[in-house]
Amino acid sequence: MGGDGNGLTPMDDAKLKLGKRKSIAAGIPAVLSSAAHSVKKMGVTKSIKTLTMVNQKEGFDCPGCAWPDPVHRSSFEFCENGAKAVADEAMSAKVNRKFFTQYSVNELAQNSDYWLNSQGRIAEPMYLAAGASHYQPITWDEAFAKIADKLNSLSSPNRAVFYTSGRTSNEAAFLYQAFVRMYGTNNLPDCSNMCHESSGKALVSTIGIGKGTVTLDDFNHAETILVIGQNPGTNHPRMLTALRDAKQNGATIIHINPLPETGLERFKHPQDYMKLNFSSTKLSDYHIAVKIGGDAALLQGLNKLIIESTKLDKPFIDNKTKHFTDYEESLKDINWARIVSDSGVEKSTIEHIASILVKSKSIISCWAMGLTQHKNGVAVIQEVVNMHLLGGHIGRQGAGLCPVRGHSNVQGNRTVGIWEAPSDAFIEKMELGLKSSMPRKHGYDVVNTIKAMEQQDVDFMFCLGGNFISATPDTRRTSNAVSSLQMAVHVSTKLNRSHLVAAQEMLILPCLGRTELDVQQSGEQFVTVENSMGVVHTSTGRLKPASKNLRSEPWIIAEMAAYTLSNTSFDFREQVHNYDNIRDLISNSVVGFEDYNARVRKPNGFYLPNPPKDNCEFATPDGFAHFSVNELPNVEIGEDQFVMMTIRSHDQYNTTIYGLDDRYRGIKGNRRVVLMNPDDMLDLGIKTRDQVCITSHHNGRSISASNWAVIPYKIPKRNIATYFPEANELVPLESTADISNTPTSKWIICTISGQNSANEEE
Ligand SMILES: Nc1nc2c(c(=O)[nH]1)N[C@H]1C(S)=C(S)[C@@H](COP(=O)(O)OP(=O)(O)OC[C@H]3O[C@@H](n4cnc5c(=O)[nH]c(N)nc54)[C@H](O)[C@@H]3O)O[C@H]1N2
Ligand SMILES: Nc1nc2c(c(=O)[nH]1)N[C@H]1C(S)=C(S)[C@@H](COP(=O)(O)OP(=O)(O)OC[C@H]3O[C@@H](n4cnc5c(=O)[nH]c(N)nc54)[C@H](O)[C@@H]3O)O[C@H]1N2
Ligand SMILES: [Mo]
Repeated sequence: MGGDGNGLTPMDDAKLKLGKRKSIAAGIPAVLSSAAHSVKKMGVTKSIKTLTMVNQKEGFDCPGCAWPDPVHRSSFEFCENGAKAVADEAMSAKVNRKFFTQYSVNELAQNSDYWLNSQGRIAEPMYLAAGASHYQPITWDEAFAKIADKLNSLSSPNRAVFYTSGRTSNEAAFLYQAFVRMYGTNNLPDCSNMCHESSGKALVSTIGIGKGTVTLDDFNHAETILVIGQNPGTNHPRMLTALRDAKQNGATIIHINPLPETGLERFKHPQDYMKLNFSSTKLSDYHIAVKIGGDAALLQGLNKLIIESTKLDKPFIDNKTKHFTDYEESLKDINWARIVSDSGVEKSTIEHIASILVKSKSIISCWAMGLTQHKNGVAVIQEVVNMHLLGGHIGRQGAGLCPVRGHSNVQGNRTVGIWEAPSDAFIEKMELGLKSSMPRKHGYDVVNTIKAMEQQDVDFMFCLGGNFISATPDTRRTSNAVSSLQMAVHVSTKLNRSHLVAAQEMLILPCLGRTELDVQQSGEQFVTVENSMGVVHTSTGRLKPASKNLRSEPWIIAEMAAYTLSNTSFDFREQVHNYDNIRDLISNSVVGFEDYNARVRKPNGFYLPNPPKDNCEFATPDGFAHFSVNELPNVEIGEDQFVMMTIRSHDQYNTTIYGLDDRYRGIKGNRRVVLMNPDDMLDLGIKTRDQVCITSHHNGRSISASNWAVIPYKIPKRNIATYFPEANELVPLESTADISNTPTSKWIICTISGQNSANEEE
């Protein structure tokens, strides 16, 4: 076997440096930091050329996040972390046959994620034969022949899985799901299963659509904006501009987060420096330091007080919703002592926030992984919906629900069919559009994929982007599971750990990135994406590709399909000659895309239909929005236990590590750290930088990992934080959210011990 199989992230050698936590986000340091990254990776001329093309009408969509662009764009509609994402993609292609001759897979696996990413773009298709120690070059034709042979040798199409990460364009995603379903399976797990799946499930069940209900303009009209379980200063920096504008229009911003994240304290827009405006804007008016997992209690407390205020939107409740009385009844005997102890928020604070909410004519609630990655992820988001239904804060200007998506096209991927559990209606329309029959049986999501691999029920995995090994939970178990596969294929831009945990045979297929020119038979192509607010628009790569051996994702999928499917008359290759062909197919096969090619060419694209937002209508089976009744989750932990959340630093994009500087939090040089309340450190007799072992506990199973340096931090007592993906080895595979099956990456029960007392796995 090629790789060492454990998939763990070795530590960086650099020394841990601790500085002061920053209180102002963005500003000059952000400009300098992004410029330094760009210049280091691309050189000066290419940096300027590249960065001025981000998010312009004729340019490419920023691969950083899914936050929308304003209609009237300024010339620099990107942010520090978007610039880093672009610079990272625009690196030269040095991961080529010479590189792979130099290093064996085992040697590569000894290096940190930061090192792997900094080696450059992957330059050509590579193959790792069974038992081989090194990847070797392979032609595109030979690679597709191997894939087709393998797929056609499986005893059932359901023994293959096809993962997707959310950077893929609508065109690639649509063609991919068409191929996968014509091949015969719905095994389409995607990053969304680990991300906003809980939001989708909560919103479909309550308002009839799994998406948010606001536009960017609503932020200018909101009276109160809640930002719950989200760190926009790092992960959606362009959102800070919307919050600043909202603030200047008089909005009150309430930040609910165990950590006082810097972006929400004060913000200086990088562009203001260019205008010599040096003042910063105070963003959040309130920071509510809820305990990890305490949001359900807090929200029920707030909703109880809102109901008691009797300032409800009665006409909305009567005409548009169902189950209000059940909900009211369920909060009747609310236990305030429990609300306060579970949430960690004083009753007087909850009362004060409730009084603001009651007075607000328009409320927007934004949230991200701090809500979704919990056992009660679906229920807690339903509680947010309950709050909006009480005041009628949906489908009116300045009000609505705003799940803030992660990957730049993760929402579009789902819209065009990347989904392991499609409805029959969705498949019926797809069958009509593509004139092919497709399976109805639901496939595996991410966690069930890993479990099926463990049961030897999967032989083949294809990954359209992403980093399956590092993004998924329970790294050691997942790596073992993947090692048992007959073949794993990765369509990638950069080297990552998934390439180094070897199945019997491995293929790396290098693809064009967002930023790069894509020329097909009919000429230059553009692709389309959907942002977090349901706007579909174009993205046109402009840079010369990093290597001439790169291919576009649609082309790769079409070739794989042409090689594999012998019994279909559907011509995949023809679709790729001109991506308009793919968009015509989408028009015929997916609701909301009528006249796609014409509408998407309009300067700002178009909005997909969204009944709650458009007309305050709810496409639930009975046509009403639904209040949901949920019991509070059990958040009790043992006397010696902690709750751990795994979070992103300021210098990474998911599993891609750009650098080792978590600038806003003042943590530099090393990522194997654990943030802890100073009082807890005192109780445990632990000093700053002491190395500890963390052991997670779930249903009688324990997983231990050592060498975490302790850092005192402003975090609630008995809560700790570590970085994703280093801490994924501690996230138990079985610990998932009810209904959405999302790994509980923000709720891991742990104990902490001094070094040396740790067993690897009990
Ligand atoms: N630069 C950059 N941008 C990114 C990404 C990136 O890695 N880097 N990733 C992209 C992706 S895919 C996604 S999904 C998004 C992720 O964006 P976020 O969801 O902002 O990312 P996380 O770092 O996971 O942070 C979650 C926040 O939730 C808080 N939190 C944790 N547990 C709880 C809780 O129980 N209650 C509350 N109220 N808060 C809690 C944490 O303190 C943290 O501030 O960002 C996207 N954008
Ligand atoms: N513990 C813990 N685990 C988590 C999370 C957490 O908060 N905590 N967050 C979860 C979330 S929200 C998400 S979305 C997932 C992310 O899971 P993934 O989407 O699987 O992971 P990424 O790190 O975004 O993928 C990075 C790789 O994508 C490839 N890539 C980049 N651009 C392109 C492109 O244009 N095309 C192709 N084909 N490949 C490209 C590169 O090779 C790069 O190495 O992780 C999840 N895992
Ligand atoms: Mo995500």
